[in-house]
Amino acid sequence: MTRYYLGLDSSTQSITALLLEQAEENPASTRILIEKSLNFDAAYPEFGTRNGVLPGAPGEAHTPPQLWVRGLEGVLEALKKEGAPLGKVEAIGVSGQQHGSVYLNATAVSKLAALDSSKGLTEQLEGLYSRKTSPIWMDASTSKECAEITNTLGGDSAVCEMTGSRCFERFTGPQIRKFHKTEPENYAATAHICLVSSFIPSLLAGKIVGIDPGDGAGMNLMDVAKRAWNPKALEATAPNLASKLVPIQESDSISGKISAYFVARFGFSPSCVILPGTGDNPASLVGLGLVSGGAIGISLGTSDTLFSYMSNVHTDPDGASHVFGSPTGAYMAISVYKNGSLAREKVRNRHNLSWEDFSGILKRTQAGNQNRVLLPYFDTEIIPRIGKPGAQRYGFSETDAEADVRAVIEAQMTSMSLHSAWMGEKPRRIQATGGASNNREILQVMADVFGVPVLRQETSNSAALGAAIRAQHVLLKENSFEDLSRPHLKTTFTLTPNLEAHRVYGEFAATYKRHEQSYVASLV
Ligand code: ADP
Ligand code: XUL
Repeated sequence: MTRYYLGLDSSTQSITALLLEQAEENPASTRILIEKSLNFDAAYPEFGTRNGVLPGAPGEAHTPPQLWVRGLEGVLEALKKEGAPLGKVEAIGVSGQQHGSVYLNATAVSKLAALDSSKGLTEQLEGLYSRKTSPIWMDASTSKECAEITNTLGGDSAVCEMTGSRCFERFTGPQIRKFHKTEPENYAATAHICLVSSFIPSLLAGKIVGIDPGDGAGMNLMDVAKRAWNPKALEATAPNLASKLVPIQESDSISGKISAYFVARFGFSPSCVILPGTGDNPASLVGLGLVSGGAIGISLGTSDTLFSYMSNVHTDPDGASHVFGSPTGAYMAISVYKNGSLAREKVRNRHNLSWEDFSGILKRTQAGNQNRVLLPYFDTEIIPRIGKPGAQRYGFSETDAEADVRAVIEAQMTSMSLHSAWMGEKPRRIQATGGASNNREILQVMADVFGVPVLRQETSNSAALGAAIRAQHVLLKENSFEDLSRPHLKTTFTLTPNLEAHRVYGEFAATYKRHEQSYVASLV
């Protein structure tokens, strides 16, 4: 009998479903059978989002949680229409954009358990929420709350020690504090606070599902070493928080069976199991097979992230990066940039270019861009912490398309290289993923800046793949994550570094660092 496992990734701009097919008792034979993505803005314009986010006050980034519900419904409808063997799926794993939170009122438990399969999912869940919109990872509006929590807990290092990161605006704890301060009545009416990655499994299981330590680490609320809520952090954040937070559940466990609603409506088997969800970055770590040292992953999605498996847990001395749990039970180090794909799109659109034109410019221009530098803060930035948008150009004008295109990519790669040095040894290779990893010329600059080969595997949806591999692993525990990710590591292409370009980037990095440091200093 052929076996099937489903991975779902609910990310910033889209939801992706990825179905794995395995010939019986032979995990090495596993292959991706179907990959299906729905872009939120294009598929559901009635929600009024742009790039998956509602227009709002400067610094604020919220999404209606019902859009994620509609997306889940839509992608399952699309799979069913394609004739995907949903009735044979044995387990479903979920990955979600990190930090985003969903606030449910006291009707949630009974509503989720009693869905009517003659009706759509979205229409039945209208009255489920105690907070109308969900703050997501792009929100930078909680500096005040970060300072308040940090003060109560005794400073940046104390918070970092307790939760794996100092307080960050997008992390869920500061977001919860802001909600409690600005909407005390709605906060009081909140019965359950979920993450995006625990909300989707809750819908599927028809009950509230716990938060896994991978995504829990992005909240400033969890003790990363103990993998348990930290009572002091909870107390410093908002009143009665312990009673509202869903429990932490080990990643490699089963939360329950799929609910009768999905069985009746989409033809799933009642024996299909649901796992606790995890963050898109921890899921990508598994999808890329980064379950031991040697390689790092770089995801060029809406956010750009650089992450690696961590054997020896230590934190970033600059406090800019994070330690998250890995779904394998180990830890991961991660640096996150807000000015990723949307910054590249800003430059591309400003000069009316297609991605092909953009790549053409990277191909014909010189490494180092004649020392012309862009600090790409089109939006606020996480690394380094930049509170006000404002891209800075040195040595060229914004009308110079060729300089601008090269500058944005060189800035992104150089910044990642500089700010990830704390993680330890230089990697032997980089595995690239995310939407922009389809662009070979961008990956060539990555290879040249880091001076190591860059591999692109068969899918750019490594988070959805990681979610599906987790689903497979929970039923086949005798197989290691390493074994289960191996069949997917065959690469589509490898880019080798050009040594002369790498030498040039060594000098360029010094210039870049100087501009970055003096700009950051000018803001204080
Ligand atoms: P997320 O999962 O965060 O929603 P994706 O990983 O799907 O995002 O990446 C989406 C982004 O990929 C788009 O915003 C787009 O800018 C980028 N992208 C897609 N194709 C290319 C390409 N050929 N070159 C550069 N960027 C691309
Ligand atoms: C991770 C982060 C982003 C989101 C995007 O800390 O903020 O990478 O997970 O999906």
